Amino acid sequence: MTESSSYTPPKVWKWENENGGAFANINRPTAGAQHEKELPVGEHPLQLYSLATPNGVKVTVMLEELLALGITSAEYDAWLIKIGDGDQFGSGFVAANPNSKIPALMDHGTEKPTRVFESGAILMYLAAKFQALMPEDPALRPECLSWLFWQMGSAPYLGGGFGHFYNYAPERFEYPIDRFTMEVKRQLDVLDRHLAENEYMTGEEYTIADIAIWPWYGQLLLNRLYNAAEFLDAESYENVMRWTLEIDARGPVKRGRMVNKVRGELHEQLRERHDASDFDTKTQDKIEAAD
Ligand SMILES: N[C@@H](CCC(=O)N[C@@H](CS)C(=O)NCC(=O)O)C(=O)O
Repeated sequence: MTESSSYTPPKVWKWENENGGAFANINRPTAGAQHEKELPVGEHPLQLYSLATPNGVKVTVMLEELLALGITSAEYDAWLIKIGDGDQFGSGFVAANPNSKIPALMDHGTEKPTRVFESGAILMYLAAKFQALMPEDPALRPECLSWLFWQMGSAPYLGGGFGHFYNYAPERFEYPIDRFTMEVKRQLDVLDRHLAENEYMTGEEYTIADIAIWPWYGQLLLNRLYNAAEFLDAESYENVMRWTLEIDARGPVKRGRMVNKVRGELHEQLRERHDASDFDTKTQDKIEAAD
């Protein structure tokens, strides 16, 4: 610690004031339900409770990819969880995910309903259940899972580290921005070197590794996260950009990005999804025009 540090931590930290910055109103140092609220349950076995953040988009892209493969039993209801309003602290949501974070999946197609939380676990669960988008070949599956877990371990430095201090903190502090920019650029270089020699993360096959990584690192380069593409010199990661644009053009990716979306163009927001036809009839522009 340098002499210039202006903060001396107390002996024991206490939560006294909101610490400022975005999300201060929902951050708490404790877990558990804060209010009673059951989750709605629709007609399909798969019930998703989510929001179109990168972690949420992983799962809606996965479900839309499964449906595009003709796996009709992957039909799902997607319910909106407004994390800014504290929906993740309702008793029903906490029963589905004790960690109070989207996305959470309930599978009512099993003998007893199965809860799955953590986006990586949800991708693996769906891939195993429907035997798709995760290689069977024992020579390839470890590569797929290694990249899936790489994403789960790396993205908090991108979101909670870089994104928080570059975009959400009450002030722009040089030290944390430098620290996390260094790490995010290192991660982008990891991806760039790998994608120079591989079409997709697991080689020739598009898998749950791509579905996990693209919503964070692909959308970062497309300037959809933190308005940071120029700052990070996105164009210089040519191989990541090639892979990013290819995945961005996929129909299931376009649909998955729309589900549980509450920001941006109204015709791209399908706040709740209960049927494939909802993409044509229930986007927010149509709902508001009908009101
Ligand atoms: N590791 C978790 C992270 C999930 C996560 O951080 N979700 C955020 C939105 S992207 C959330 O629900 N935040 C609400 C909160 O922290 O109260 C996963 O991949 O599912």
